Amino acid sequence: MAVALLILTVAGCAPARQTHGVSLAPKPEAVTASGKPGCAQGPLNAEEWGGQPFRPAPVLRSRNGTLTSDLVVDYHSSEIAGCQTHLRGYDGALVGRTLRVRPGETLSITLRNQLLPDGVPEPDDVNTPHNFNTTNFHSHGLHVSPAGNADNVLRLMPPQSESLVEIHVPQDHPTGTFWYHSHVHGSTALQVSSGMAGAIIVENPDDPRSLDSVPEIRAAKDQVLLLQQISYDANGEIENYDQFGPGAGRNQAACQPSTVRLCRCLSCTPARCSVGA
Ligand SMILES: [Cu+2]
Repeated sequence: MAVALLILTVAGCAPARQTHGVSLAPKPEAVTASGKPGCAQGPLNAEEWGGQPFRPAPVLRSRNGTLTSDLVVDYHSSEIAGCQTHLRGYDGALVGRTLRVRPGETLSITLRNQLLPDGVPEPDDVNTPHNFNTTNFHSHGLHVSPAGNADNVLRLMPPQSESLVEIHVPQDHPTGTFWYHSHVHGSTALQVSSGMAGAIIVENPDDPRSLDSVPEIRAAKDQVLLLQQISYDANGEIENYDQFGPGAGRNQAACQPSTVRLCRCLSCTPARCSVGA
């Protein structure tokens, strides 16, 4: 039993710039040699930062066949092992909320991108990192439509915009553990490395083919364990692709040997995407 991710949310963003009457995202300050206290690269002291109780992400469930929710994208301030970070995220947290639906139901997500325009022009080479404040919504692993306003990774949800995402999960969709994340070309790694990911659980305890229908599993505590590798610089920020470092985020929990638990483990990092239960 252990958890080593300390999340302390505080309010506040740096003031926006003004250019020709348009608010732009504040320019990141240059990384200083010293940076913010606690943000320097180095080994974590597990004795100091470990041993904290497991804190699952908040859970959203469907009602009458639809899971309806807002999803706010903005900067937030969170503490990771003594470093006060300033990162893009979902709903002011380092981990997105867990979405639970059944086959045949629909995810109806209103994504509110509250980030400000970054004022950076589109690069000539589309593979040059860009679109840092533009986002979208991808349901990783679901067998669903990639078109229109469904699981469409080609959609762009620019700063200060509101977009409806409607993803219908087919009636014959297998149950299991999946995840969602931003997937805009040019900024996916930067945003996912900032923690823009969450779990999607497709469940159906009434389906005898599903693991959920096993009596012991049905009665077990269902624990979602989402592993992230949060990247940030010596100032607790990430504003370009040169700043990817080892990160300092960790989230661990162990099942008690004397109890039956369904542990859903998701590794949500740009480097590797895997799911196990
Ligand atoms: Cu993905």
